[in-house]
Amino acid sequence: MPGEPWLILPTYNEAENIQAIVAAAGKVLAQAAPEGFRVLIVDDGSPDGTGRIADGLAAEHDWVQVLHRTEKNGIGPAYLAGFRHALDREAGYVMEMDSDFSHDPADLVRLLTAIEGGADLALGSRYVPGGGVEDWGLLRRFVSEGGSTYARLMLSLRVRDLTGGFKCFRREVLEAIHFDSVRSHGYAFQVELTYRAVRAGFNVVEVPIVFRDRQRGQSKMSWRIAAEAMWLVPQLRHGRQPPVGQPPRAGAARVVR
Ligand SMILES: Nc1nc2c(ncn2[C@@H]2O[C@H](COP(=O)(O)OP(=O)(O)OP(=O)(O)O)[C@@H](O)[C@H]2O)c(=O)[nH]1
Ligand SMILES: [Mg+2]
Repeated sequence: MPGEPWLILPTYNEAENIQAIVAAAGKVLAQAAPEGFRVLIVDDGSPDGTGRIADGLAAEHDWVQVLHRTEKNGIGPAYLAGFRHALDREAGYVMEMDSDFSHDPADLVRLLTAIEGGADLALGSRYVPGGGVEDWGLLRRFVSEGGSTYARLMLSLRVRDLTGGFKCFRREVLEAIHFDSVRSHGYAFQVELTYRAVRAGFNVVEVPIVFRDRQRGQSKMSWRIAAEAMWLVPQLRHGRQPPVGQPPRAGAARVVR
């Protein structure tokens, strides 16, 4: 592998989950990338002490690092800070995963396999055959699936799950995106990054995953985050231009099992 894989774990009040998610991810990555990997926790000053627990994990394991940010500013800026940190340290691949066990750490292997199979960006996808959602009520399901459909139609993409946050980027994909011009904070952030990758001509592949509702801790999903996505998605299309890479191949996307 050219460069180590880095897993970025954004946290805000995940004291009940952080220890277990780091242990589970570490176990999976030690097998998948025996030559080395890193886990970077990006904590936005969680009042529940997640940052302190994260520091303890970093002291315990040389593959864990922590980025402390003072302000809770949404998942988008937290991820961008994590990406910058990982790219500056020669990451070959950068992965995103929620820290609440909604994403199964075992699926990291399948994302990495998709990259090894030629994907530039592998997306954990709930809305392709074999993927799905457990424990969600009708409203939550409607908001999420409706949001993905809305973004897909607005942006003329073929990607089925645009709002998911379980991803693996080849470093070149992140290098092609000008972080300073990324404006989204919540779900729109996931849409924006995938849209830019497709527009820059990268090979985006969907890998089916089953998403579980968080078992511990509180959701940070809010109507404000959903509204931001409704409002920002059309602007991604009509407003700013995506970064210049190879000629755009609008809508390119593939599903792997
Ligand atoms: N650093 C940082 N992490 C955040 C922020 N908001 C959410 N997160 C983390 O991002 C991940 C996804 O957030 P969730 O709270 O699960 O939000 P969600 O997935 O939209 O909602 P639920 O699944 O219903 O809980 C979790 O690991 C959160 O702790 C933030 O502002 N800053
Ligand atoms: Mg969650």
